[in-house]
Amino acid sequence: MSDLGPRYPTEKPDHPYVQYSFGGNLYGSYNSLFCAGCGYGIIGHIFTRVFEDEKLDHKLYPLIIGIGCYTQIVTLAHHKAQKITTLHGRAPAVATGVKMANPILKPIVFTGDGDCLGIGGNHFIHICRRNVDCTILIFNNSIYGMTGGQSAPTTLYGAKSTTTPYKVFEERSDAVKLALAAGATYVARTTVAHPRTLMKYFKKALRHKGTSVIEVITPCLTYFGSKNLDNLGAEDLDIPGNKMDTGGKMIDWIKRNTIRKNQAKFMDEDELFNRYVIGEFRYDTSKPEYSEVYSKIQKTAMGEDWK
Ligand SMILES: Cc1ncc(C[n+]2csc(CCOP(=O)(O)OP(=O)(O)O)c2C)c(N)n1
Ligand code: SF4
Repeated sequence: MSDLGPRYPTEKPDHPYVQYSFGGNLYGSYNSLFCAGCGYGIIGHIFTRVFEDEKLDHKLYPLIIGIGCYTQIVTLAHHKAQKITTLHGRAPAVATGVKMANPILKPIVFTGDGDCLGIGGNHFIHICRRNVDCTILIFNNSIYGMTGGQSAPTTLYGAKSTTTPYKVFEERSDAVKLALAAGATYVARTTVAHPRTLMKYFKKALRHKGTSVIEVITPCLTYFGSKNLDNLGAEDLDIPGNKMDTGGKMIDWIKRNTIRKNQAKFMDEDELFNRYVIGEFRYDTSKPEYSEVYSKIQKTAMGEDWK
């Protein structure tokens, strides 16, 4: 810490929703390390608030965090949260290990679109396939934020990034379709511009027994917004565009660029191009959970009859 002393008071704030963490306390600061206008502050707040509102025991919900800008959530998510930061893309593998070592725990995975669908794509597929009891929140800001704004598997068609200065010409990965195909049992998508829906889905995911995947669309104004116009994907229709270089402009764009699932079913592929369809896509309580089946296999191996 610099000899200027702490910029903010270090005592625990009275209000339970105020973000405060052991890491934040260590640095003598409650301010987040994110760019002003980044959506990750909203997510950290929602996490803290859901745990306060639901009076959940943090010891039962270890937070397993991948690598990206969002990893800095360790400095502001609830001070009691048990946090483990992992290697890039490996959070699902660590969460599987935690669950198998102590099945009463329910890991919560924080992962980015680059972390989960790029380097960690393989781990993501297999945790969904196994239906390991955990909640995975994928933060999709359409870019690799932490490393300087390279295009990610999720970057929208036509978007500019530091590695695609002209435009992205690849098809993007769809986290929801991938989770559904891989076998996750609760799958939803929402955005930080819909915080109440995000809280609702998060609470439902925490109650669900099996792999829950919630994709959360969130703004990176520094690398995605400032390089792109809000008519992204519709330039050819002569719709004028504005640069999305503030959090407010990006939140507006996210709201306009999302379509509810019920509306989407009346729209064709062209109308849905480059848009985010939001809603719940699967809620299946019938599929057996991995650690429960495994404990039965263990009993069989020990010669016990569990049927
Ligand atoms: C094995 C390994 N490869 C590459 C990196 C560099 N790296 C760190 S974060 C990151 C991308 C993160 O993108 P995303 O998950 O979308 O999170 P964001 O920064 O956008 O929040 C990369 C490539 C790394 N840390 N480890
Ligand atoms: S670079 Fe983007 S994702 Fe990272 S903190 Fe800044 S706005 Fe957020």
